[in-house]
Amino acid sequence: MVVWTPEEIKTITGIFSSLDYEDIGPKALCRCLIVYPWTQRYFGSFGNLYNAAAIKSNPNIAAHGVKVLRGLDRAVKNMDNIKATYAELSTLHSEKLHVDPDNFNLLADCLTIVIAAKMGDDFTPETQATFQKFLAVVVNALGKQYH
Ligand code: HNI
Repeated sequence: MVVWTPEEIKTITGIFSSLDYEDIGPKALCRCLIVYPWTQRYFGSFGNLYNAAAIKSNPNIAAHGVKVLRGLDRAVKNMDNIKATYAELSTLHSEKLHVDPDNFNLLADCLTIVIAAKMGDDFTPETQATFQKFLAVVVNALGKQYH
């Protein structure tokens, strides 16, 4: 069972309350698809992913980036119960989408980089430590239904 300090909860809710989902979500997903091109295989029906420019201007990818952040929002609102909150989403990624769970970490890292770039000096080591903890719990929960 994950324990959160009041300070950690404040940090996570603070980050998400100031996030522009329409900006950060697409940037994080695009970065993942460009830096780790094998992750593109799951988005075969999303249209043109031919190169970085195509990925960055693909509206289906942008929309999906926003959707992923909305998915994370559910974890923020249920920080004491992320595992249960994500049970269904984990089953979807495992049994229907067949997404290799290693990829969750890659997207999480891309999200960290995009948020760090956005927050600048405000993304202190302490903030990063809390954010990494949050993402580690999310990645773990998303991987729970794999067997
Ligand atoms: Ni993911 C669908 C959340 C990582 C590939 N994904 C979703 C949906 C949410 C979501 C929410 C929509 C579910 C629904 O329609 O009911 N995905 C998340 C979160 C993470 C994540 C919170 C990690 C932080 N997904 C990944 C990764 C990949 C991925 C790393 C592949 C590399 N996801 C998909 C695909 C779909 C998807 C593919 C279905 C897209 C579609 O619309 O066809």
